[in-house]
Amino acid sequence: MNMIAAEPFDFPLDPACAALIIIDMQRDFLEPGGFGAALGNDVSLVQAIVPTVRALLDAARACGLTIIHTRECHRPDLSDCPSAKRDRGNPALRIGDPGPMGRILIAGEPGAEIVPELAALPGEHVIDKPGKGAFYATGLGDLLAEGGITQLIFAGVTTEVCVQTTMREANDRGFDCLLAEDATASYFPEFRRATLEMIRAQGAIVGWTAPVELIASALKPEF
Ligand code: TIU
Repeated sequence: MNMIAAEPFDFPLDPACAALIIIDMQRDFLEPGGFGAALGNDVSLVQAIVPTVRALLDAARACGLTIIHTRECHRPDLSDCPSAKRDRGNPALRIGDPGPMGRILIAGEPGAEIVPELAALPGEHVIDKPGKGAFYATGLGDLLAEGGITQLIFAGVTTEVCVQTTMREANDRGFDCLLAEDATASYFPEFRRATLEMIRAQGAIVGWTAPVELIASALKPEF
């Protein structure tokens, strides 16, 4: 057990029972021409965290932690994409439309891949999810139960959408959740800030937050 000086109070990390879960660091959210850009967003804001996420990933790999990557994407026939999701708003490109990185948010297309700097290594888990939360309609819950995982360290995008949704799903399932403050980003910096605050408010009502440097120190391979 190693204490991390997290907010709103210390997080007792047990690497044997912990997993790193990196949410949706995909080309469709980080690169021009993808889903995030089609919604009218400035992708440079989320691209900026790639080195910090990589530092956390390197520390988790060195420590032998269970590592899970998620990808928000749909089947090519869109059978797992509710029309309410596809039709929402007025994006330049809808889910399933052909774009510069293949069909938008479709499994197997270049845009749905994780950016090369953060690509999964053999032995790491990749969960494709049709929703914003990573537990909905996936095998994530079973995977964590089989691995004896009780603590989740979160990174990825976007803070207030898929990261927060998955943290809330995990919190309701009894996991202790720690969000890496500088390894998560939003297209709206004020939403990121507000999400960090609401997660750790009311005595860690959803979970804890801490910077990557402190989490990485607690993941040193002396365990
Ligand atoms: N991964 C994720 O957060 N999906 C989104 O659609 N996020 C937005 O902020 N749009």
